[in-house]
Amino acid sequence: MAIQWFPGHMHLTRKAIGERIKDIDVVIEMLDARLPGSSANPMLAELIQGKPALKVLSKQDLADPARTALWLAHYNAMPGVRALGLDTSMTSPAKALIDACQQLAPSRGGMTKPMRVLMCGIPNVGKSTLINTLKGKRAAKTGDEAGVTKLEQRITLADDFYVYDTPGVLWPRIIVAQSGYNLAASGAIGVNAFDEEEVALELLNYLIPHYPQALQARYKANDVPSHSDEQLLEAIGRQRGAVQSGGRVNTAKAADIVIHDFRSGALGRLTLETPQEFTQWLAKGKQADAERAVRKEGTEKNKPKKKPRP
Ligand SMILES: Nc1nc2c(ncn2[C@@H]2O[C@H](COP(=O)(O)OP(=O)(O)OP(=O)(O)O)[C@@H](O)[C@H]2O)c(=O)[nH]1
Ligand SMILES: [Mg+2]
Repeated sequence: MAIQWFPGHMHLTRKAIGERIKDIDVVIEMLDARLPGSSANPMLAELIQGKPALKVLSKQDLADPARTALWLAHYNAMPGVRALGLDTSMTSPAKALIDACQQLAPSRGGMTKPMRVLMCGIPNVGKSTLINTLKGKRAAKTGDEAGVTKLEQRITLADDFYVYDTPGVLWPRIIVAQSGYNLAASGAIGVNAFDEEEVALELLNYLIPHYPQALQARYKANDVPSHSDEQLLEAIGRQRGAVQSGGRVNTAKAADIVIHDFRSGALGRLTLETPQEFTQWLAKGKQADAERAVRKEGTEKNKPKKKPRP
């Protein structure tokens, strides 16, 4: 089933970003380097109204470096788009980020015209962590779950440089099914809004052909490519002792292990999509969405007209 998550505080954040944007000089959109396409918020483009924008790929330490290079080249080839890769625990790239903001809004700086930066992105991508790294101390609350920041917060990096931390937002309808799974695997979706087993199977389904060695090394499974996702989940459960009385594999526990290993980097540095793959998924998603809209219109038209009341 398609994954959707747009709780109330996200409605409020959408509104808050819409109101704040007029006083902003540069928008930083944080993307997860393991799923750059799926973590880009289509709602944001509308909200930022052509403000200078910088894409930052976070969690690079967990992503496949060759694919991160592909994504950065893909974005930087787009007219008017700038993208930087960052591992938010490093301090030197913080300087690269401040320099990039100054290049994007060269007229800003100094006490009378401070630089005002809005940090946006999906939940749990590392927005608050990056702000803390820039600040050099813990100014914003962080945590390993979606929805830690609940309200916008202004952090002063220097007398003439402010950053607004915002709560993570998704969008009202995720039209690319694979994006829903990748977002859930990454930790951007609230735990009660998806089925762990379904997400783990989709994750294995992608990793089996693309990263078989990583699976083999972690789970000591032989001939990974000959396994279906379900067979591999079963094998992982056995290997890790997730077995119920009677000898049946506890697939819920095995799913939890797989998701945890992906999130923590125990499976190695993995990226779940390339620019080319994501472009294809998006085209399919848009087509399915257009067909859905036509079907919906048809049902509306064919609805029996209400009889006028006597
Ligand atoms: N490995 C790794 N983990 C990171 C990185 N940046 C952030 N994290 C971890 O990701 C989790 C989420 O970080 P936050 O900074 O709270 O994320 P956020 O985007 O502010 O999340 P919300 O406030 O929920 O929208 C924390 O456990 C961080 O330690 C990174 O570059 N690499
Ligand atoms: Mg936060």
